[in-house]
Amino acid sequence: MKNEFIPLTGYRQLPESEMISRSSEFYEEIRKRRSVREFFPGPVPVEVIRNCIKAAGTAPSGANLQPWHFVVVENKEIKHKIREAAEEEEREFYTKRAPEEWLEALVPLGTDENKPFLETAPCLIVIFSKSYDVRADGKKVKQYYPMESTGIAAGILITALHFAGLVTLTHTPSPMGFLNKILKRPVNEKPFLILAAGYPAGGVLVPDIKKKDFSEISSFLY
Ligand code: IYR
Repeated sequence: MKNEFIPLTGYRQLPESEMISRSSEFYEEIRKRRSVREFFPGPVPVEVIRNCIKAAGTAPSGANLQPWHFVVVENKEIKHKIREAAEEEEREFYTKRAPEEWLEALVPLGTDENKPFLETAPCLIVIFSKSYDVRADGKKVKQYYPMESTGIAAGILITALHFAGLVTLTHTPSPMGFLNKILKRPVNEKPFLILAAGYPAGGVLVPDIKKKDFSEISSFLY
């Protein structure tokens, strides 16, 4: 393998005052993001979803191997299958698998085993993370930090969708192996996250929960 380097043409240094105003404006925008569990059933422009996935695909990744795959599901029958399978796992989770402490932590969110949003949301973006890739000649290629890399890509995707004017819900039924079967994805891809995306249902309510204070999430060593 050889390496080649090119100039950093996309970078422009900004005046400090502009950096401060832009970072502050970005914070004011992103702090409005809320996970929404009830969707308006109408469709979203596919171009928006495509652009947001392109944005996610720019994420940094271990050795730039980009160990992710995004499946966009708008098909009603497939969404129905995903809902049925997810609710089966969730029933087990809420009635058997989840320890009391976990159920207690979920109380403020008001979640249960019913996941109608998996059908009402016009778009489910199912994110897979690859533990290894398979080359055209069949050779397996190890991926580095696939979970961290896919997590970063998912964060950019959520941010892009919010910025574009859609709401999302991150959903992780556990285990998620059924997604490989339903979506016909190969065994080297592990389901990472279901991201439901769309418009919020009219008059939707969200939990009255707060983010931690800045002083609690950061420390500065000068
Ligand atoms: N997967 C379950 C439970 C759940 C777990 C966490 I951690 C959450 O932040 C929210 C829900 C469900 O989706 O209901």
